[in-house]
Amino acid sequence: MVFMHNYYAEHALLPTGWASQVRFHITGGCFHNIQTNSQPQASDIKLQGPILPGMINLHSHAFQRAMAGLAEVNLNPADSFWSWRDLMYSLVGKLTPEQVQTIASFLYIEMLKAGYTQVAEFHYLHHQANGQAYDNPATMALAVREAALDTGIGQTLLPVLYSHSGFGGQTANAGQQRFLHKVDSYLRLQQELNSSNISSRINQGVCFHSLRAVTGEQIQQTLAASEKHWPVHIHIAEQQQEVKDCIAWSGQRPVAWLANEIGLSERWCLVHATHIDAQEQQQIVGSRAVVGICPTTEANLGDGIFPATQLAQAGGRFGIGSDSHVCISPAQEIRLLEYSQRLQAQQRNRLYDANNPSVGMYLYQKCVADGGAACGLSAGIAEGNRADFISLDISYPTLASAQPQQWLDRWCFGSNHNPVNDVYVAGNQVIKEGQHPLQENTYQAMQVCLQKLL
Ligand code: NGQ
Ligand code: ZN
Repeated sequence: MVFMHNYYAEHALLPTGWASQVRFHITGGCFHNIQTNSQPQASDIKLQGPILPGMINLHSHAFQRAMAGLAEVNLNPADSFWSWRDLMYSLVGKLTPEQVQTIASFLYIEMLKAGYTQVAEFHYLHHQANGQAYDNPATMALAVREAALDTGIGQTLLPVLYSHSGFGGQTANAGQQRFLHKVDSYLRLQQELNSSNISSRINQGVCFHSLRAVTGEQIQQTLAASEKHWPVHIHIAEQQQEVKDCIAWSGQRPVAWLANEIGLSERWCLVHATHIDAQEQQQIVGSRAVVGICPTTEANLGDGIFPATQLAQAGGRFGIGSDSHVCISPAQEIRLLEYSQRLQAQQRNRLYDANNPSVGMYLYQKCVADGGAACGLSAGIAEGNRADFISLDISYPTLASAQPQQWLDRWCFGSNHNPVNDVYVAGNQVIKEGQHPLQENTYQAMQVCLQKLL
């Protein structure tokens, strides 16, 4: 017999907005029979505080958490994305699978505590330091998957195809040796990971590092041989230099090249897509591809400002990612996303729609729904969706005094206080009153790991 839990929350953020007196049960890790304006019953599990869907983090390179905050020293008047990448490569040269697992576990606990319940792990650190595959070529990918299994976060594992250093199949450089696959070894890795996955919290996708790192032929071959329902992720048009190089190589801008030569669809997640023109925007909107905006990393790396206001007004889809992990907070990503638009337009309240004039509410709901799609999930508190949700401690004075419609703006724009209290993934409680059961051990292991690494 299946034991059925009934839950009750005074307030829940449904896809249609805040609802009161919400009851539901969770079976098979999913929401069922969601009722609003209903009376709690004595046997119900009463959730403390309002509940919201967990946020989706659609772009992560877990290992980069180890260097967050250590690349903020000027070494060169021309410091740039590319000089940051050299520092990042020097970290790449040192990492062991055990260290990667420790860093990822630490990171995923931080994510859960911040309110993320799903992470798309864009995983390209595949091989030993000398570029040789491990005896089991999936060793590194299994390390990041173990971290998700141990900590309880949902994960879309995206093993990355990375073969070249620049457009047109240029030979990879010394710093990239740990990343390299050809299509056939990449497909074997994909299959190995897929056939060994036994968790409903883990799914998989196809991933190309960038148009610099793969050729069009490789993209076609890989897509033809991969599962047709999996999401497809790629870094694209993040830096002006990349746009220039793409035009020099092909005569087209990166997003235009991808749309025209390969074809976009709702399976695609275009990570960054910072530098697009009006025609590329139309191609993104028309295809229903999701743009993966990483506001704090894009600011940190000096990428530029993504035209989110225009994309939103045209009906485009987007979500947020924490990418290099200089910040692990959905509220702060949402805040910077909106503020970048205000700074550029010299206006206020840029990202909203007719249903959601509240910017915090609009962005939270959109990044759950569209970010979920980019992870191959139907996300949100709705019938049949995986039961991923968070509760907020609203005893903080600014929240305690607010109306439900104001909670998200108070959280995202009104303080740096983290109100995330309890977190559930697939119906399992993973954070209790702000704490994770593996936190103490994992934080200790992280400290030892960093002392050794740095
Ligand atoms: C990455 N990160 O793969 O980690 C990239 C930098 C590259 C971001 N783009 C390396 N944020 O694009 O070549
Ligand atoms: Zn990235």
